[in-house]
Amino acid sequence: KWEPLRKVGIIGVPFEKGQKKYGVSVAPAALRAAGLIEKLKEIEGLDVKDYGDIETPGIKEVNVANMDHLALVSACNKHLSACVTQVLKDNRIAVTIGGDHSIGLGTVDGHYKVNNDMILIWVDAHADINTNKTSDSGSVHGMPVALLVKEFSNYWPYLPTMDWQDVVFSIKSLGYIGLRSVDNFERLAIEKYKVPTFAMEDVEEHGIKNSIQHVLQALDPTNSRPIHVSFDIDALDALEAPSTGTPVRGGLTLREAINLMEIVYATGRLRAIDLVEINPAIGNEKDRQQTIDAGLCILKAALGFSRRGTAPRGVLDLPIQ
Ligand code: 4U7
Ligand code: MN
Ligand code: MN
Ligand code: MN
Repeated sequence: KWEPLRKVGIIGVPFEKGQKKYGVSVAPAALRAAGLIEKLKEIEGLDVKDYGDIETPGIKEVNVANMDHLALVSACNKHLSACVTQVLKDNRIAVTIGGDHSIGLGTVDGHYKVNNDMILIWVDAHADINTNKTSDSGSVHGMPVALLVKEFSNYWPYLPTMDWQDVVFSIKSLGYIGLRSVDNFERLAIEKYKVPTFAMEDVEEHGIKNSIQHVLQALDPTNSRPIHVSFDIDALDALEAPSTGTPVRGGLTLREAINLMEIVYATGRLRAIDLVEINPAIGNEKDRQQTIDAGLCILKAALGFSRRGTAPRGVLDLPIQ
């Protein structure tokens, strides 16, 4: 009964205060300059609307231990959440271009408000489920999952500026693909809450196709729930996506990532996708192009581009001279 939704809305989020390096904030502009909108419009039958970029106004910072720029992260995500909700209410798939991964907070919050039965597939080298007590870095891009799930409410202090966020999403609706750099307490959380996880060694054993199918099956045995994919470009091997702030060797190939996305597309239930952590300021021109191009390939696969090609619609023969 599910058919892929053929309308999408693009939101750019030039935000980088969830981590320490300069450059993730220019990714939306770099992807646009590389033809993001035009390339998506070329996909057969896809209606693309550009909602533009989100502005985050300057704001007074608050002090929370080991949590950098919380007030800015909060302000950005509050606005982003409302935008994602709007795109979904316009009956479009919400495609959010980051920005660092702290923006997963806003995209999932905004999606959950429309589809409270959604499941979340976090494709990443990292689990991003640190609290300010367990994080080594104090960077919020390593914490969005922990902020999102209601099971973690006792692990957080009161967080000023975050009152807008109703924490209702359940960790039972979360699955991971691609992990290979997981901190000790993150591993404990994954085990304690039995989060369906296909880390790289599991992808190795089962292949990407079975890995994503197992995660989908574990979260939604009746194939009836809307899907949100939060894709961190560092899920890809550092050789395939070098321009990112926290690269890790030994990751997914672009072929695996494309295949994963094609499988998600084919469910017909994809309703939101985030593409985050591309940093065009890291590496040389070739690194930059390769990383941006990988991102475009991943989005295209998620939105119905076929590697087999598409014959012209309603035409039965080649043009006659
Ligand atoms: B990303 C890290 F300590 N776990 O919390 C942390 F290893 O959005 C990395 O996945 C977080 O890129 C990476 O800082 C966040 C670190
Ligand atoms: Mn991440
Ligand atoms: Mn990551
Ligand atoms: Mn990163």
